[in-house]
Amino acid sequence: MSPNAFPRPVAYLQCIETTCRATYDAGERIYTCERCGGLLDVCYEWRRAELDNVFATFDARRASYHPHDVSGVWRFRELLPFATSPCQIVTLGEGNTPLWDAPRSARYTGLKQLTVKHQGMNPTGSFKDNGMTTGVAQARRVGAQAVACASTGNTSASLAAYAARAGLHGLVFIPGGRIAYGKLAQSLDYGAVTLQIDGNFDDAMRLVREMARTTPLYLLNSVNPFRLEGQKTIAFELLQQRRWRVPDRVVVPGGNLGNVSALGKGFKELYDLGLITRMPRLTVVQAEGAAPLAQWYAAGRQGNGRPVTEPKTLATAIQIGNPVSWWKAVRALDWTHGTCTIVSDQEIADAKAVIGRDGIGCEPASAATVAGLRRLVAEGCVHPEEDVVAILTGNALKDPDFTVQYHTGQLFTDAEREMHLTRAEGLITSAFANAPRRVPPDADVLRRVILDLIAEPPPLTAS
Ligand code: AN7
Repeated sequence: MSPNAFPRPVAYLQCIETTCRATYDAGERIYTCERCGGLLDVCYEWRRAELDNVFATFDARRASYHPHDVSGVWRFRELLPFATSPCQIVTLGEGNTPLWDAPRSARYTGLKQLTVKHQGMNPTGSFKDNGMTTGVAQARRVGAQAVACASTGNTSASLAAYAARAGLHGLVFIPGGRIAYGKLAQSLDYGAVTLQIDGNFDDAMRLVREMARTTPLYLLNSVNPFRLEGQKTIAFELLQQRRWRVPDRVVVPGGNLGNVSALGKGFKELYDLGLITRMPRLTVVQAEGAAPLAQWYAAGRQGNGRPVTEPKTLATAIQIGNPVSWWKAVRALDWTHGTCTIVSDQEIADAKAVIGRDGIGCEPASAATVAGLRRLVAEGCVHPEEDVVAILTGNALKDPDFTVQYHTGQLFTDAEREMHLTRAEGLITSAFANAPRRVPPDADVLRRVILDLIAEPPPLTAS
């Protein structure tokens, strides 16, 4: 096989519901099971013998300049063999995100050591790019002219960029006034038609799904299983960066629950193919005001779980009350003996500042990972010596308002409240505040300030 040839085992779609298991052609333009409404997986009839040395193939590609090898998604194409032709691929060199040691954050959580994989270093600043490149490949395969999503911000930024690169119409449905400014700016700049819905994310989601049924729009939310095929490569890349050593635990924030579902599928496929011998425990962290999955677990998984009707968190990326990938997430946690937990906005805000002090930084939703780990270590659910990877899902530049408000002591749990209640109410405590200092334009004063400052020892690597 030539190095850039695309392998083609049989790919098909299958309903995840054990009582249904209906299958469909991988070229069909459907998002959920036509028979029972269940979620769909992209499945493959693997030719196992051809995968014997696949890790070596992936490693060798790191020396290549071919765009499909440079991509941190398509580099792993033997494990996502659904694309019918390489010319359908639109890549911005997504993936290739760094794995960093985070000593201050480790100390803060109570872990001996902590590694973060920063998906915010993707081309549009979030993990969504991993899934958008595969989603857009499938959009081209089915002949779509226009692609759409509902979004809390990052999916819309990613869709807007990839649609522009692919020459497709991009339409994004966003909850009005509830997405971070950096994300809105991206969607506008990449030329997507941006529809602000007067409602929350779950309303926007419901509407875009209806539009995808009744108009030619091709849906690129993570209910589309081809999105998750790209996101599962986050698992592959993090293993590759660790020389294929499996960590004890991988932690992600949970919103629509697509990411944990994708990671679960990625690790499970490697395990079932015998390419790895154990799986990391997946751990989902949800924000207190938008934690339907974690609440359902805490209540002993009674019934089918209830959506949160008015989800509320300052981590707007995960302000989602009715997660679409619920049953895939439950499956992923079952496969990996995983767990989920809840953190408050206060805990998210402090954890974010600590990640910043590691010289890493991230957007609020991503900091839920470190906040969650801190809780789980304190509760004795995570051992301090565990080998843990936290997935930081979005870039620090996505939500500068949150960051500046935190560091200047002006971050409120509810932005609207600020106007009509006393100032102390709903105020986040900024334990790690680093406000700008006002100084006069006077060299003598400055000199004194500077000399005082550097008389102190520099901050330790992990204090
Ligand atoms: C930074 O963009 O749902 O559990 O519409 O942007 O896979 O949904 C974003 C989600 C975590 C949650 N961190 O991931 C959207 C959207 C960041 C995010 C999540 C999101 P999922």
